[in-house]
Amino acid sequence: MNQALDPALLQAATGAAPAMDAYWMPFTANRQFKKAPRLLTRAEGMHYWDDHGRQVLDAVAGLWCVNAGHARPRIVKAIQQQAAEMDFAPPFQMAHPKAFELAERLAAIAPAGLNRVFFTNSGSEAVETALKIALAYHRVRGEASRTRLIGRERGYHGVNFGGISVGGIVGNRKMFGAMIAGVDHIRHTHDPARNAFSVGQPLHGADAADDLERLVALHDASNIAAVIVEPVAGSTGVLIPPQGYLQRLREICTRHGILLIFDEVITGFGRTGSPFAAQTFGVVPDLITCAKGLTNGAVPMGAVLVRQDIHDAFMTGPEHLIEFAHGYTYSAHPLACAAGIATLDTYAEEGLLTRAAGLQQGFAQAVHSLRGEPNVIDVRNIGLVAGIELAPLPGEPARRAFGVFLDCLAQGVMVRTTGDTVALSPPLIIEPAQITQIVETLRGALRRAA
Ligand code: PXG
Ligand code: PLP
Repeated sequence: MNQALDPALLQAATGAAPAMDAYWMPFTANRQFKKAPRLLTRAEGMHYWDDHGRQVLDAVAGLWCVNAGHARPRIVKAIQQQAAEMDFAPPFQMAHPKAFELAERLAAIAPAGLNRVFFTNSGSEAVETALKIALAYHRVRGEASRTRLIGRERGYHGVNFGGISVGGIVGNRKMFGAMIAGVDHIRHTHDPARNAFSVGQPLHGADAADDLERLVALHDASNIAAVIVEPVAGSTGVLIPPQGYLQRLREICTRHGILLIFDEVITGFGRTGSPFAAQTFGVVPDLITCAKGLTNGAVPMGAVLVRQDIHDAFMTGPEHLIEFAHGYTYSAHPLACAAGIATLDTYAEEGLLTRAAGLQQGFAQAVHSLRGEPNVIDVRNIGLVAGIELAPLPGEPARRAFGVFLDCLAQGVMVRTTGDTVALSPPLIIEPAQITQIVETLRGALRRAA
């Protein structure tokens, strides 16, 4: 082909928008997007810049992942150096030093006892891995009848088959026919009639945990492997656990020998004011899934943090045999490990894993000042995460919130919406004036939308 006529080259030369047909965008209204694209081209600290050079304040840490803010020099340098030094090392029957270093560093900030780490490339893969560890753990201990997995209504555990099976978001499930067999769901904790506008953990609803007893009575505990919940449900609209709820779930699991998995893909790495939400709420699960903030979003990576004795239960047969037939080509990828170590260094140097604890009172005050604005039916918050729920437009769920998102973006603030809830989860480096900017921009958009 005559290079001068190659459309891609032509676009590059003229600076026109790229051709958009080939890219099938994830979780996006593709046709609507491509008619009016929203392109980001640069990021630093608390901000993005779009393809017109406009600065946009990032109120959602990218997608709940850039907890230390964008383009942090230490992380950038670590990735650049690693790419030049060693691009890839096979993770099966071979390893590289940074994989061990990152695992040790994670164990050091995890709740006591969760000191074994399995690496994946995403939160979805961390979930699949945790479910498989739970099933295999019972089997290696001679309790092979424990095969049932229990999730929760409104739960989000990524998009792979295990995750959508234990997940509880109908839109993510209904298109795909068979889920994995032997899954049940306990009820969600969302109770706006009693808990609307709660500051921090709502008062009512610890008894929702008792729903697990119903499933134990139905199946018998000897058939149940694990329960997976998000300590704070993020994707489904920021649902904060009622006071005493996670404690009660922990008690019931312990009583029946059921493993408790906390999916901390969003809550991990400082979002709630501690390294993990398990520490914020004082409840220690048996396994934790995490991703996102693990590398500050800079290189894809997920991990499962595992109680030592669960790991040790696998370390029994002949030493030359593989103990757990599971792993990904890119488990503990060198670039991800380098980014992860530099990320934990950045968090430690700047106290970011606990910074939300100090900011949360001011943040709570700011977001709750939106109570009384048009169509605001609930405000929920913990640490540096908040959900502002709007009354849906009649017959058009999610549309009002999406309009607010577009308006905020036009005013230079990127929020996120899920259903009719506006979610805020800014980088943990945020300054109080920027909290004000986010909330006042949102206030303006809510008033214009009325
Ligand atoms: N578990 C939880 C609790 C999550 O929040 C995943 C698993 C999956 O992680 P990966 O890395 O496979 O995407 C997540 C991801 C939203 C939104 O609605 C949230 C997530 C992903 C996409 C959109 O804000 N969380
Ligand atoms: N599909 C095929 C044909 C493969 O060979 C592999 C890995 O070798 C996979 C899928 C899984 O890929 P990954 O290890 O990146 O998850």
